[in-house]
Amino acid sequence: MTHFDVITIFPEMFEAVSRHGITRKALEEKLFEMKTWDPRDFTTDNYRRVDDRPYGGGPGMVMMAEPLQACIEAATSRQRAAGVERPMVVLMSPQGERLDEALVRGLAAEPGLVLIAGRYEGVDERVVAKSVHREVSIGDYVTSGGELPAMVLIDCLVRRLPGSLNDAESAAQDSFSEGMLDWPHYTRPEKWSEERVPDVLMSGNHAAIARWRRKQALGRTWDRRPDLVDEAKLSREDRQLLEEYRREQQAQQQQQ
Ligand code: 9D3
Repeated sequence: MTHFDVITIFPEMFEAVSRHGITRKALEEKLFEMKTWDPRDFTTDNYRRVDDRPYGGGPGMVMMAEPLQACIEAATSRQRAAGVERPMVVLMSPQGERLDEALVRGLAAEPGLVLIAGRYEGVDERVVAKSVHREVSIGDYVTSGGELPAMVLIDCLVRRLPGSLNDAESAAQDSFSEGMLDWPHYTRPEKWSEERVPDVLMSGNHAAIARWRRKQALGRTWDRRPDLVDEAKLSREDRQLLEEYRREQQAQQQQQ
C-alpha cells in the first residue's frame, strides 16, 4: 500500500484522481490511499489566511509558513501512525528536479509521500529548508499551481502499482517499449476514409507483427525524439530494423 497525503487549498481537484479511471479502481481496490489536507484548516485567524505579501516587494503572494508547517506535521504524523517510518515530503515546484520515468521509479520505492501542491508565487523558503526533502517539477512550462503536477505524479506512481492495470500485458508492453515512443495503432473498420490497415497487422503472423511494431517504434522515436535514441546502444537487430525503417520511408517519399 502506498500512502499519499496531499497538502492543497483545492482538495476537490484531487477528485480527478479519486473518481476516474485506473486511479479510481486502484483506490477502490485499496492499492493506495490518498488523503488531502487543507492549510486553511490549520489557520488561527478569523480570515483563514494562508498567503501574504512577499518581503522585499513584488507581485503575487507567498504561502505562509505557519499553516503550511502545521499541515505537513499533521500529514506526516498520520503517515507514521499508518506505519510509514520516514514519510518523504515532496514540494511540487517549478524549481524542482524534472520528473521523468527514472524519478518516478525512485519515488515508487517510497512507502509514503507527503505532496505539497502550492498556489501563489511560492512557499515561504523557511518551510522548504525545514521540512521539504525533494522538489519536483513536471516540466519547463508554467501551470497555475502545484495541484495538476501533484496529480501527474500520483497518476504515474499508481499506474505502476502491481494490480493497477487491468492488463498484466500492458505493463510487460511498457517495458518492451521502454524509453521508446509507441508504434501506430489501428482498430476496426479495416477500411476507413479510403485508408486500409497495414497488411502485416491482418496477417495473423505474430512474429512479423512484433517485428513491424518494434521497427515502427524505433523509427518514430528516431524521427520525433532523436534525444531518446542512442544508436550505439541498440542491438544489431534494432539497428537493422531502424535501417529498414529509413529505407522504407525514403521509398515512400519518392513515391509521393
Ligand atoms: C517567474 C515566477 N514563476 C515561476 C515559474 C512563478 C510561479 C508560476 C507558477 C510559481 C508557481 C507556479 C505554479 N506552478 C507550480 O507550482 C508547479 C509547476 C509548474 O508551474 N510547472 C511545472 N511543474 C510544476 S510543479 C509545481
